[in-house]
Amino acid sequence: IVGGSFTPIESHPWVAAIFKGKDFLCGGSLISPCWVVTAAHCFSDSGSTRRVSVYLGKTAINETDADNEQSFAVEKLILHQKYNDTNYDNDIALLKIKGVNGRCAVKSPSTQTVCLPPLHTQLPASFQCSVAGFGNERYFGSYSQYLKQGEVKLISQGDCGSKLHYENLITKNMLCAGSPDWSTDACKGDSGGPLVCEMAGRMFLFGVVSWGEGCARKNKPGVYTQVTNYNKWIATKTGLSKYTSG
Ligand code: 4AZ
Repeated sequence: IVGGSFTPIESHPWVAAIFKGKDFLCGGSLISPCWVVTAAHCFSDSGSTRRVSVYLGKTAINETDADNEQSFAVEKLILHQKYNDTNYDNDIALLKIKGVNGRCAVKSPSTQTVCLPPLHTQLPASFQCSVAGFGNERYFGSYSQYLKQGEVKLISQGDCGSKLHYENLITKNMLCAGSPDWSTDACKGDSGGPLVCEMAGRMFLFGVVSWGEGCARKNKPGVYTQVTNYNKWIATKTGLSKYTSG
């Protein structure tokens, strides 16, 4: 995250840190005890889950907090069947984490699920949401050791696909958000992580960090996968009811 602020995992307890071996790979969001939503492009080099592990309850990527963190191997990776590696359309994937006797994530102050937005929910432009992750603090920088969050405002699809921003690169499966002064944005390493928006006192997962031209660049907002287009896909692939949130 460029700009924004450091935040304890308890403020974003659905944040998953995905590693490949010892290397931090991507962010993710816990949507039910055994399922994490992330970006397909995090796995598009191999589509393999070899040596992939998922950590929940983690505030620092290079430190172990044994009292709060839970780690899991991956039982199943489901990349969206229409994920397009060229334009990042349908940049969404599901990870089923490997539990013991059907028990995966255990709920705690540092580990909670995030709600999926109700079908067809559309938030207005300028609605304020929050993006979180361990990604770069500058485009030519390195991953943040500690979890950060940043406040960004939604930009309408029409506006985002206009000449001022990304011309014709925005599909109906993408959502744009940026800060009005372009100081705050997701960056490398935040991919797969959550864009959450508060409705009626609850946080809902509206976006998955996907791409952008640079980070915190003027007129180049962060681009997110539009989660409300995937309620049915998520329900079908996970077997969770699409009406279950939280
Ligand atoms: C990346 O390379 C990346 N500013 C993620 C998000 C953004 C840019 C790049 C958005 O993973």
